[in-house]
Amino acid sequence: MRFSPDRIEVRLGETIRFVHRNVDNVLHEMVIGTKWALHEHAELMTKFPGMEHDAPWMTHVAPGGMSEINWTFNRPGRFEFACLIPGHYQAGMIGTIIVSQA
Ligand SMILES: [Cu+2]
Repeated sequence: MRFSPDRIEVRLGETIRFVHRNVDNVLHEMVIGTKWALHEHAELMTKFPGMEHDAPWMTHVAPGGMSEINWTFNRPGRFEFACLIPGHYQAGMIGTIIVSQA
């Protein structure tokens, strides 16, 4: 239940290609957002475990599989990425993204 790395620093305007490799035997996901938005969404997923979600700022990674997100950081500040599958977020499957001014 860990991201590696779990802290990423980027510059404003940079586009990052996140390539994920899931070396675990359960499904994981990576969702990029503000701390608040991720927290809210994690609560929602705990209430509705069967809910499916998909958006450009998230990707699912099958057990033993790979996946990727391309994301352009157009706001400076501190953001997070997390796996919002019930139990995973709560177990600390969270990372930090620092977007600094170019
Ligand atoms: Cu997970």
